[in-house]
Amino acid sequence: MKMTFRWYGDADPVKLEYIRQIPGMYGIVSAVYDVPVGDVWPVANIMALKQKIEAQGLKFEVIESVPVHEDIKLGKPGREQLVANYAQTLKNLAQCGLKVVCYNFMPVFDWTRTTLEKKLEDGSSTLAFEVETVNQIDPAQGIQLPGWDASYKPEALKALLAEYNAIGEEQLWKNLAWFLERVIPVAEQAGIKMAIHPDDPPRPIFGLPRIVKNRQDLERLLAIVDSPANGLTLCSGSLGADCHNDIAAMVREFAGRGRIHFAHMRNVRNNEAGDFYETSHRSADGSLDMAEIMRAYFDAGFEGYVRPDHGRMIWGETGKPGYGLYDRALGAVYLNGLWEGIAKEAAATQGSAQ
Ligand code: DNO
Repeated sequence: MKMTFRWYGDADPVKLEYIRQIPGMYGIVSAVYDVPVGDVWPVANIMALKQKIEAQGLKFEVIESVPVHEDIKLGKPGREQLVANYAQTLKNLAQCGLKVVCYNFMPVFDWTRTTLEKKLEDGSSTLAFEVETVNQIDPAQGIQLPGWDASYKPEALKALLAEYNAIGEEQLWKNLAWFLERVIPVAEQAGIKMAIHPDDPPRPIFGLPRIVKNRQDLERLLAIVDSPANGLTLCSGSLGADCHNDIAAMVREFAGRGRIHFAHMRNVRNNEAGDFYETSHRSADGSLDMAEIMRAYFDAGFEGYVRPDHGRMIWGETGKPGYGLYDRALGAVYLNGLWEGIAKEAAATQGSAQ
């Protein structure tokens, strides 16, 4: 297991110099942010980023994310050029020594929350999602949710939603298959592992199709191209927002088959209705048994990348919601501690069996 930390580049208030001080930190997860979605990432930009990271004694082997253009998700004309560009980006990344590429296939908007500042009892604040709030929104009137309102003009958003509503889930699957059939052979040849991130939250939203939500979806996705290069970012918090998803069982199954390349570790407090909020990483604070999930990775012989996913805002820190330094650093140390405990226990058991 290799512990990593997401870094948003020079604009990130969390400095690489701070990240390297977190005990047990292996590397950085980042992206080239100044190239428009759909264009090729030039080798020079990737190399510049890599050098900055390596100068701090950290490795740079994971990209999060190379975004997939909406026209590919929608299966529109022009997707041929876009997928060729995507493939070229993968080759360039491989040339620079990158190993894993995280991406997602969520229509319109990546993750969705109804608030970014839910106050917890201890005075910290966190990201939360309430089903009722979303149900009350009429997308035709615009979507006043964090991220959505700033990203699209109401008319453009309306048109995009209509396009997706028209294609539905099965067509979205077909468009994903079209993408994977072209990109995975290139990744395989270049030595890159693709790792899809599940839908967050794992449910349809505003009538938009969502297709990476549970064990069955993951199974279907992996079967589209049966190659280790067609793999997963197993995000405990995204999938765990649905209380019917058994994360440890998914880890045992898919890591056991060598198809999880990147583990996002986040804890959430969920309920039957589908509401959730993000907690500290500690098992006792949320609904997910993080120790059990780490044990599942350990038992599967997982050697991939892990990162503490979102953290709460604590100790007066401000900045990008979910991506402060403090709580994520605590998360990394906690996860490393669990791993060390599990590894020592396993070694002791083995020793006593001999
Ligand atoms: C949220 C992240 C996601 C993730 C993308 C991957 O904080 O986990 O934005 O990076 O879905 O493509």
